[in-house]
Amino acid sequence: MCLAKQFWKLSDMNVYEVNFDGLVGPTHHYGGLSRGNLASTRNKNQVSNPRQAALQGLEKMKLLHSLGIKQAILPPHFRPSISFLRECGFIGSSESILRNAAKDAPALLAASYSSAAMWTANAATVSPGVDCGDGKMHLTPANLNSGIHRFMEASVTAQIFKTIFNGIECVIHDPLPSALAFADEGAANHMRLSTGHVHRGLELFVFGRDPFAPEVQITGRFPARQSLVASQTIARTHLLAADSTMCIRQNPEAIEAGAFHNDVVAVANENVLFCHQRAFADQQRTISAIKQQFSQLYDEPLFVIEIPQKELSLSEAVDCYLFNSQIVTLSDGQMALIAPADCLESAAAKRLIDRTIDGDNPIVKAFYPDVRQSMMNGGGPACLRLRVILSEIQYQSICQSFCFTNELCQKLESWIETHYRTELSVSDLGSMDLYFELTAAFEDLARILSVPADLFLTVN
Ligand code: SUG
Repeated sequence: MCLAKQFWKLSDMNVYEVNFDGLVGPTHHYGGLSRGNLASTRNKNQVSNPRQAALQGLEKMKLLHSLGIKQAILPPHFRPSISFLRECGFIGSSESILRNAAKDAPALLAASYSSAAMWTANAATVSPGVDCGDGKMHLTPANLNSGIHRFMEASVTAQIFKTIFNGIECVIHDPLPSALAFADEGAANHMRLSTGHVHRGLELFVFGRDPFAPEVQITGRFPARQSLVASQTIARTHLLAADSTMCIRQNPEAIEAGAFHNDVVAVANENVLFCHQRAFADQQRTISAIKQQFSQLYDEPLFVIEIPQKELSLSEAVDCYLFNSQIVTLSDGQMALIAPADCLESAAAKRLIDRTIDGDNPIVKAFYPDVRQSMMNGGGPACLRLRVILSEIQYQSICQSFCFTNELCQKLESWIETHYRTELSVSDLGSMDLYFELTAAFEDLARILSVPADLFLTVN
């Protein structure tokens, strides 16, 4: 039987892509911690505005919600991570740990305050049950072990998933082993093609390094973050079928140009692949292999919108984050591009978006949310969301307090207004006042989400 015809069981016929956006945390700051991420390096030590960052994120969620897209949130992780600073050798009370870290190791202090969990495209790789051999949804929290400020996200993310998905049958794996050979950055390097979210997908894993192939090593200025071994391991543990799984190599040139994740140069949704001409190694052959695999699985064409280097250089693509747009399917089956507002400032990007909308493909509209606070750390609209495909019954069974509603939005807005600073510099991070503010903020957030405060305060 053609895979496309393998439907979920009849009672589960309504299937949605739910976008779990990261709620930007109150410690959003510019620590310059991410090598290879040009925006992070460029904006090191700038003064951030956590309140604006969080409100910008909420505006994007509101936009998607108003388009009829199912929206949910993933909460920020409590910061600073005192346990991380203890692991780094600082001892004593929280106060003396923060004071001494500020004096002796400001970069470690900045890492302990990272709000990078907001980029939930890096939270996990998710395969819907229809793709998996046992029919259950599989989630693997990313170990994020390429960055000193991000590896600590994995255990908290796993706890949060267990809370949210407690009511549905799914498999939440442990993050992959912490060895660099298993470096995993989650869905930012994972795309899923299909002929509709209800059908089994063709899962594309995009890697930058291969610990067993000397020619696919870290040779350039910047680290390749995703390992082939990690991607293959996830495909195996998620019980994906061989004919619905492909591993594709990132173009090293793209990594050198600042595409530290594949989602900086490519995005897919159902039967659309939107990518830069230099996103993948050996691109022509890669694209024709994807097309061939797609046509073997389904009876429909794949729309590949490949933007040539001469129309938008890799470096312009990294500047405006055109390919970090979300592509979402609207209720009438047409698609919309949720592009960063920065694309409005690039004549080339704007022209390409207009052309795409007019072209022969399912994308018919574009929206331009302003997520500039996040962009200044290298995170566009697509970085801020984790896509989880759920049936109606599953959606009703997840922890509802994380689902986006107008009421939740209002509560979060006033929570942000109450607890978030409008200015935060790296030099503020040693202060005990900030620490107490954050504790109060997270206690309040736990009340809003109806979860025990321990979810945030003890796992740290
Ligand atoms: O891992 N930035 C993040 C941005 C992640 C974007 N995610 C996706 N492309 N899906 C990163 O590089 C900057 C933090 C700092 O420098 O303070 C940072 O971690």
